[in-house]
Amino acid sequence: MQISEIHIYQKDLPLAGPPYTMARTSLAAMDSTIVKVVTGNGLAGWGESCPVGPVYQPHHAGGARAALVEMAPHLIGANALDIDLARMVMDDTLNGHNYAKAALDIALWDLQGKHYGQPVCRLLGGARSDRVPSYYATGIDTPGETAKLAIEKMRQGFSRLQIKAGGRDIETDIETIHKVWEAVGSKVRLKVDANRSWTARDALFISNGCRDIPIVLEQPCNSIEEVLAIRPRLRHPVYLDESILDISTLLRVIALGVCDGFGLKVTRLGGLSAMRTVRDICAARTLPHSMDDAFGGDIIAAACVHMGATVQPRLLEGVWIAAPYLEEHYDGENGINIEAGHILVPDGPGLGISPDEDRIGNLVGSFA
Ligand code: 0XW
Ligand code: MG
Repeated sequence: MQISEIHIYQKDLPLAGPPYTMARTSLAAMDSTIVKVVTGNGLAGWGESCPVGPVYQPHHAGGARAALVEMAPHLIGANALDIDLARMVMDDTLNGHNYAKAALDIALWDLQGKHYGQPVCRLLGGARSDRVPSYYATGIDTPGETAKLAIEKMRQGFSRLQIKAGGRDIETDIETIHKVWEAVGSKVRLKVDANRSWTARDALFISNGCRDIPIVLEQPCNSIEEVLAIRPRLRHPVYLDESILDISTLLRVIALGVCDGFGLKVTRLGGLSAMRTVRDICAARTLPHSMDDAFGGDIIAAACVHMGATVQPRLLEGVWIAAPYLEEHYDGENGINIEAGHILVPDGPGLGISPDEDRIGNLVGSFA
C-alpha cells in the first residue's frame, strides 16, 4: 500500500470562550497543522499537531509545517503499513522535530486501521473499555472563580480536575487550592499544574501550605534538576509533563526517581508509535499518566482517545482534549466530545473520524 500523496494544511482554531490561560501564556486562538496521507489504492489517513502557542513547550506551529515539507517528499513511494520503516525515513531526513513526525505517524496508524478495517485502539493492543475518563483543566483565575468552576465541572460529571497555578503570588495559589478542595473535596481527583512556573522555593511553600490536601503537583518547576533537588522535601506526589520530551528522558527520570507519574503528550513524544512504548514502560513501573495533547481538533483528540483506551484503567489519569474550548469539529457527524466527564472510543476503522475537507484549513504543501 504505497504512499502516493501527502498534503499539509494550516488550520486556525479560534477559541469559543475566553483566552486559554496558563502560568506563562494566554492564548485566544491556536494554529494547528493537519496532514493527509493518501495511498495508491485511494485510502486517506489523517494526522495533526497543534502546539498550545510557542511558549508552552519547544514546539512551533510554523516549525511543524516546515519540518513536514522537509520530510514528505522522502515518504512518497514508501509502504504505508511499514510504520517503523517510515519513521526511520523521517529520522534519516530530519533530526528531532518529534511533534511534526507525530502528525505523519498518526496518519499512518489511521491508514493502517482503514486498510485492515479495524479501529486504531485494536491495532495498539485493544481497548480496555468503550469510553475513557477525561479531565477538565481550569485556567488561571481568582480562587473563588476557580472553585465555582470546579463545582460546575464536577456536576457535569468530571471525576478529575487539573487546577492551573503559577505566574502570580504563591498566597493566591495556596488559597485557590484550599478553596477548590473545600468545594469538591475527595469527590474529584485533583492535580495542580504550575506549567514549569514555580521556583523551588514557591513549590516548597505551596506544598507545605497545602500539606493536608491530596493533590498531585504537575510540572511544578522548569527543569528535571530543579524538581529533583526539592523532591524529598515536597509533601505531595509529583508528575512531570513538559520535561518529558522523548523516551530517553522518560527512562532517565524513572531511573532517577524524580516523579510518581506523568502528564503525557502524544505529539511531543513523536506520535502513537512512541506513545505505545511509553505506555508499556509506565505499565512496567506502575506509573500513572494521562494521555493528552497540548491542543488540536478531532484528529489528535481521536488519537489520544484510542491510545488512552489501551492503558490499564488504574494507570490512566484521564484523556484531555480541547473540544470544550473549540468552536467547530473537523468531522461534523462523528467529532470527538466529552459527555459526563467521559469520551466514547470511536469504533469505525482507523481513527474513526472523517474530516470534512472544507474545515481543514489552507493547503500549504502537496507532494506526489
Ligand atoms: C491541560 N493540558 C493537557 C492542555 C494544555 O495545553 C496544557 C496541558 C497541560 O497539562 O499542561
Ligand atoms: Mg501539564
